[in-house]
Amino acid sequence: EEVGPQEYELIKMEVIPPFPPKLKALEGRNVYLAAATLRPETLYGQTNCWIQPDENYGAFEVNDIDIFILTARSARNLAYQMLSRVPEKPTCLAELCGRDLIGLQLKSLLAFNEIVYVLPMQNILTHKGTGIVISVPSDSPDDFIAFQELVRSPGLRIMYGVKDEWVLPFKVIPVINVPGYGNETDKKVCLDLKIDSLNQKDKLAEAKEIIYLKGFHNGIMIIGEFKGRKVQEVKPLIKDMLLKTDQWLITYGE
Ligand code: A2H
Repeated sequence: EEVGPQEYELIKMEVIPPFPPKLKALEGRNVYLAAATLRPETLYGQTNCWIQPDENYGAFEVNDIDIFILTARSARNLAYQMLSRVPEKPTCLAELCGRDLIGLQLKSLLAFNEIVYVLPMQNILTHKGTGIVISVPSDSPDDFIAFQELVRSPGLRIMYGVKDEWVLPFKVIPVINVPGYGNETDKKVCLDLKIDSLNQKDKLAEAKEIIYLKGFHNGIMIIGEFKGRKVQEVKPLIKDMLLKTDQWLITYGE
């Protein structure tokens, strides 16, 4: 198998003021969390955003106005792809840790929820993408299991300072129907494979593979402006729409 550079879509999520003390210096600028995803067509079903609580992040200048919060490693990658105010040199305006981001309110362009919260997930890898992940519990088994864990465990919420109202009012939003699997493919696959914990990493990987193939090849959109159409057909249309609307989507290589 040939291993080439991985291509991701970068999705912006706008941080809604008032900013917490650690971000106060950035008020007045457009500040975004930037997530790497392979499935921009699932954005409608976003319930929250994941960060790794023990990871370091930074607020980096993309241009004179926009600031992206992501890992230093990904900021360096972006700087070599013309996504830095100073070419090839990331400029960090604030050093942050994952825990500083928990509870931030975000606006995401396509999300059915007007506001989503930043929440912690231990399985977020530090050396992949931007270290920021969009959570779509209807179509990603990792997201589904991690979201369930936070819903079910008050202890986990207390441990990370997560308020109930950042989690409990949010419901899984079906985005894609797969014939034979229903509207929540990952819930069915997690049940079929008996997955109920983030520790079952091999099974989660197997579930991801099944869901990705089924969703992409057989899936039909059941929400949003492309409702009723095939996922395969609308994926490029959604990418294009996000790109043209104030660059809410940017393609970049790893
Ligand atoms: B995907 P690949 Cl609905 N740590 O986005 C852990 N996971 C990360 C990550 C990181 N640092 N950065 C990106 N990812 C996730 C949506 C989605 C994703 C759906 C279904 C499947 C899916 C919503 N979460 O991924 O191994 C992101 O989650 C299945 C693998 O580099 C990104 O797309 O190919 C995906 O992993 C990239 O995974």
